[in-house]
Amino acid sequence: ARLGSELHNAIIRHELYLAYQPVFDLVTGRLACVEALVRWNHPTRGNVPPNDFIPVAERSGLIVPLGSWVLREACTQLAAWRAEYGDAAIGSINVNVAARQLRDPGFVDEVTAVLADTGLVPANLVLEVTESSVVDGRQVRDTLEALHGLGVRLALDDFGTGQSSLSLLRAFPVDVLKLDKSFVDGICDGEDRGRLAVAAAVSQLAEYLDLYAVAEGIETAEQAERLRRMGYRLGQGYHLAKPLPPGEVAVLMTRPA
Ligand code: G
Ligand code: G
Ligand code: MN
Ligand code: NA
Repeated sequence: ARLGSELHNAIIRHELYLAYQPVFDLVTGRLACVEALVRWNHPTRGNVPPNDFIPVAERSGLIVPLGSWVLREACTQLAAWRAEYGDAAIGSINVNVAARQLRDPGFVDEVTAVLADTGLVPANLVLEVTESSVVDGRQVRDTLEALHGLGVRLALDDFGTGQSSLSLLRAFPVDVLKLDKSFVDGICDGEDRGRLAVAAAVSQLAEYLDLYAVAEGIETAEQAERLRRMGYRLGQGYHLAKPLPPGEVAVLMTRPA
């Protein structure tokens, strides 16, 4: 309860900020996009990990204003990078969206307004949702269809860990599959054919359905190489880059000649 009321103040007092984890093209090595990850610099507790405060925010409903702040801040940052380094320097930004936000009847209008205010086009925005949050009835489904209709792209985060992955792909307008880190952890383990099989199957699924596949949580060069050979064009993880402040992401962007 304490953390909840402090989080309410955190939004007002500007204690939140975003880190940006680069996603790279595993073939060319170029920066493809970034995922925005919220951080809380608490005045006395120091940095509170998102795994501690996001669940609190979800239970209290504070995730709605918090998520609104994240969306606007992330889009503002992407627009600033593109203005400074050119549109080719970075194509899109990934923003995590909680179930509660998708249920908010104003969400589509909010996304539309943020895109208009920041001058981005819908294709610059990728919303990361989990399998469990999309299976939530007619209203959420209509919201996802409306966002997709605008041209905003949808990514299924933690893919492979949910309940109904395959039927979901036919029922919802999905554009990107993010293979969960747990499968990446298993691919170089000779003993663990199960996780290797899931990683390979997700890559194939993406290819046949014409979706992007992103491998998450890559921690070694060996994993990156195996995933690339498995057909993963895009990868994310500490081996490639940690979540970074905006200035360090800018260093990764090549200035057009
Ligand atoms: O950033 P990692 O650094 O520790 O994030 C931990 C968890 O918090 C992940 O599951 C991640 O998806 C989630 N998370 C990080 N930033 C956001 C955010 O802005 N909104 C939501 N809903 N979840 C987030
Ligand atoms: O649930 P989601 O996929 O949004 O969570 C992203 C989380 O994964 C963030 O907490 C981010 O800091 C973390 N993360 C990103 N790359 C790695 C990695 O290579 N290893 C580990 N352990 N965590 C990672
Ligand atoms: Mn994510
Ligand atoms: Na994930």
